[in-house]
Amino acid sequence: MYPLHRLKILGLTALLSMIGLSQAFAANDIVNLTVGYKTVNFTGKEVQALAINDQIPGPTLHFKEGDTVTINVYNHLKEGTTIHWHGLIVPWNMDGVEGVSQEPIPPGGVYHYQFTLKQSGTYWYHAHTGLQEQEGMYGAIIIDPPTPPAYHYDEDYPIVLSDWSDTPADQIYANLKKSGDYYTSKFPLQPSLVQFIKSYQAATPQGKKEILDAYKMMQQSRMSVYDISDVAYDAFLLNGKPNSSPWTAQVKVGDVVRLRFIGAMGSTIYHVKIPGTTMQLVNVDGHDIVPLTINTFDLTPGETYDVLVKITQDQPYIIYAESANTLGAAYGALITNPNQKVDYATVKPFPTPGPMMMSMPGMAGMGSSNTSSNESGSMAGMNNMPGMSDMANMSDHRMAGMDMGSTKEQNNSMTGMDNMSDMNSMPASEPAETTGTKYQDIVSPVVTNDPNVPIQEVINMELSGYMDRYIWFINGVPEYKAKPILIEPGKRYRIIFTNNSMMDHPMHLHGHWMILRNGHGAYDPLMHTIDVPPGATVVVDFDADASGQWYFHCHNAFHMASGMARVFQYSNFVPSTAPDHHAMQPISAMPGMPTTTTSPTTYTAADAPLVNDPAGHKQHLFESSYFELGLDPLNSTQEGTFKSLMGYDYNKFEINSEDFEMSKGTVEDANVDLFYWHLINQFWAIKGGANYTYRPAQTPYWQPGIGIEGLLPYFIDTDARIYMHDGSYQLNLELSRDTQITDKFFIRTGIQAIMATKTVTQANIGSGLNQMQYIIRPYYQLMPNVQLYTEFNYSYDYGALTNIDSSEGQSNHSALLLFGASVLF
Ligand SMILES: [Cu+2]
Repeated sequence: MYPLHRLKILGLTALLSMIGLSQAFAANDIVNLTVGYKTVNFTGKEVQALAINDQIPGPTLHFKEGDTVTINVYNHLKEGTTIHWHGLIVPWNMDGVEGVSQEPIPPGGVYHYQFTLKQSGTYWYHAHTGLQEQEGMYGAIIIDPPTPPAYHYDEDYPIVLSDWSDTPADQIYANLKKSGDYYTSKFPLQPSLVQFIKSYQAATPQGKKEILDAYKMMQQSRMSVYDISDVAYDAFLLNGKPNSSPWTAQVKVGDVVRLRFIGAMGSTIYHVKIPGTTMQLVNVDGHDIVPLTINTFDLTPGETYDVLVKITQDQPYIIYAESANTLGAAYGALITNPNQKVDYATVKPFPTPGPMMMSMPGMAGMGSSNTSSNESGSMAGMNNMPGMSDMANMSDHRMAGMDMGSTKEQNNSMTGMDNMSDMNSMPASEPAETTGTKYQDIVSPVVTNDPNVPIQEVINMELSGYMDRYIWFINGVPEYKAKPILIEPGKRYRIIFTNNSMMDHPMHLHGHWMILRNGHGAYDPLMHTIDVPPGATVVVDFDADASGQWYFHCHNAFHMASGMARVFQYSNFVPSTAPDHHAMQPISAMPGMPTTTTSPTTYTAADAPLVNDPAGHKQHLFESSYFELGLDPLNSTQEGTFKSLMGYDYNKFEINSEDFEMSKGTVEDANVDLFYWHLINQFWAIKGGANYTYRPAQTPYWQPGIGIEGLLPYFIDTDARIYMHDGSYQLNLELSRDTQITDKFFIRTGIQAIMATKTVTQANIGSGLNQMQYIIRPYYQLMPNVQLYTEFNYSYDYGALTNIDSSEGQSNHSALLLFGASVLF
């Protein structure tokens, strides 16, 4: 223990830091963090953010290995909060995950996080309640080792990278729940036909084949080849600074500077470079590695990369972190004198990525080679794709020195795809090594593990997503539908990740080190966050050497919230029945009153709700509504559709009033489905309920209806419904497809067929084929949720319906030219 006067000084430091006078703590023992609201202006607009000690990032916590730290987190928000110590091995109930490690700290409350530091390196902390992290709750942790590292440096700076939206994170999430493609139209890279044709024309013969394969794969898999990100951010931050006022630090010529890059992004993947110098990568996820000389690296959410940079010239060194979707970049600079002018415009952007491809089963021959050496990074070939490095011929723009451009075949056993259980016994044929990641050459300089310990259980994790309703899965199941994965203490587990989505998933395990099996045996690196790129197979082992329960998830905040997560629960972890178990709950509702907490390292019990029903993210109710209205001035006709889905991900209430039509002031067509809607898998939902038909019937009526809707390969939207009225079954089948021509211009083509088993004259139903309708709709994406369209639709009546038409003096065909707008809200 430190003598009392030391504690007082530390208290003062903490206080200064709380009022924003001190950037960095030098404290060892007691840290006070206050979570509160803060008005920020990153984009020219003042909005509310969440801050720790009124700072974004929060204060850097600087400790020494072996220290016992108490971190008092005071909650000045109007909602609950928690803070997680990312990468630190702490007792389970100090880990700060709401719903898994603890109940939220109530407004006005404090939680006393206490643990002993058994590690050193670069880490960070962030909120682990809802999506609070995205709104500014994160900061760096630096833990000094007991003995200095093997490498030398003169200066040391955390570089906290993050991303910012003026839209509150919960609203971003609600927008993604309306459509996973909500923000897609804002991205510079669009999988349009024109873009494909252009890149096809510019490509080498081999590149041409790959581009055709990519287009075909996209159509068959129903996934975009530019699905790099889900959210269009408004600002990209380096140490909390937008690029209108970049972060700088002054260094001297001759210095070696340690930059500790921390991936505090909600969901952005950054490509990082420092033009004019190379970097020595010395530490990944807190652990020293055998140093690698690199020109660039990719940082995904949750990771930390420490690099050394030698300052050899009297000039600014620009730190450039470009968002992988090319939407923007974060900047900073090391300057060698205080008045140095930094011209950020001199930095060349990274080469534009080509279309993403992955070697999916049944699409053999893709992705295993690349003959293009196109330095300009046009879409010819596969180089310069984020994370796909072992498939690509690395140009020196990318991870030079870290990836060898090997042509190893991807092992894509779709293990777990049809398996609702996450746990499998160990089959002999499982892949034993990681392929297709950016980590292939990362080696620990010291022994990290005994590779001969037998693997007792294998957990297959197939990562995928359903963009339409924005649900992210592990083994086809979101967190809230899965049971905790039971972990037997003392066993060694293997996790085999496969990624069948088009996005990267940085997978983060709390409370344990993952041994990345990248072929170096006892020197395989230890990591807390491992990016699994599309098409990769990642093999990690971990030893069940903790207790309690732990969160495991994709560190993309929106993937995590929408299901790509699990709870790992030790099998000997049971609800406490002891009458005094509340003594182990270190929540106190009295701000400023630190309580003494027993050392929690041996906790095996907790409040029953936390143990019986742990959940990092519960499912929420969402609403997605769509309205369109088109006018045909020549025929004095208005036609529109209203469709709304309300409820939880799998079970919703659907209101669907499709193609209601008014002509010359008279309602010609109006009916509404009031359906229960149930998602059955990644692409399909079934539905059923009641339909109220007002027109064209002579007398309005109710009828029962059932249906199925979803997406066929080649992005064919499908909606089939069967209704029953007066002994006649009617089938209504609609197929449509949207083709993206340019960045914002699309063409929808559609066909609709109506048939019935029996004529019901008063209801305008004829036996046999009633009607065919053909639609062509060019439209322009004005805003993420607004489209302007013109639609030509032509319908033709057949058979018995034509008799009804003529008896009513109506024509048996109609043609409309509509001008309209649609909005998703
Ligand atoms: Cu993810």
